[in-house]
Amino acid sequence: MVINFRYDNRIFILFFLAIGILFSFQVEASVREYWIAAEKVSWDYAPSAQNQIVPDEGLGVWGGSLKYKKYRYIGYTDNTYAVPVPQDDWMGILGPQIRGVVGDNIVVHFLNRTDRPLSMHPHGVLYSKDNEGADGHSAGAHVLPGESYKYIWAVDEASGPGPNDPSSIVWLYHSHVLGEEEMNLGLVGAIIITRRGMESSPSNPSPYDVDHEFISLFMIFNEENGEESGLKHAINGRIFGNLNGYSTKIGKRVRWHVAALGNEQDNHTIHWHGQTVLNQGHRTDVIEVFPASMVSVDMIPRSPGNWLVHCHVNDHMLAGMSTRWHVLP
Ligand SMILES: [Cu+2]
Repeated sequence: MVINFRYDNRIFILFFLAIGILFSFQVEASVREYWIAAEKVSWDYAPSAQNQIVPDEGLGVWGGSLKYKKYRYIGYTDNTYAVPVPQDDWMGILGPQIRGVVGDNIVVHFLNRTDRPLSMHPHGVLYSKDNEGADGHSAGAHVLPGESYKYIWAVDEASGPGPNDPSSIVWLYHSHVLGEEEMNLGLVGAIIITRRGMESSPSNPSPYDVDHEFISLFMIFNEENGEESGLKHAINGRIFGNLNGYSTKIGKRVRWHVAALGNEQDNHTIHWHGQTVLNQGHRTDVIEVFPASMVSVDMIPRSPGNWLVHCHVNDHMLAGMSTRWHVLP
């Protein structure tokens, strides 16, 4: 048998090219899998029981009662729902971060460990009616107590950053059986989508052009049927500087994913002391958010200090909608 080495070499090169292309497609399109349970917890809006911003002023009427029964989304490492995924302090009451890169699929195994029907409704990502987690009678729209549901969400081009967006953007997710009630219960979290090609590695969907990504949800929780003492003007579920852990360093590339939820009072103007941010090419140090607004802005801290970040609406400032972010030298 006569062997044509040149021909065989070409075949081999083509074969390995094909394998390489197939492999690269596999790497790009990952399935990001999450195990998330809804649970009843005791939540403390101010674990220090102190006004950490202006200690002498105390907690005012909002300090009368600080602990309430809340519902939260808790992330777990696998389908045993036994080992919680650790969360940074600054995440507060938020559910686990759900992350993906454009081209991925997100699979959420949701387990309802509470006493009422709940769901997970995502903003932004692509879903079928069965995976909407809202508005209907499919299993995904109201997961009964003790039951679970597998949501499949596609991260298509239209889920990802637009032409004027930074390399990652934020979407909210929340329960949506009786939506307004369940957000107020604490059932809310964030989805962060990274532009394709900007992910840190195949296993780490965070963008490589950012050092720290923070999420801040500005929301007034209503604990006492509208009584002022029960209106907790919270950042990620904490008031009066009790949200800890927003910590970075001079020169780091920091992205803030800011969102709001609530009612007509939840019009918040987020102001950072000590630093400006870039919002789609516009320089500012105040960002406006309305209920269910989601904005991602960038900064490179240039001044060390323990700076305030707070809502600039006077009533909200007085009610404790502020905390500190730390810039180390
Ligand atoms: Cu406000």
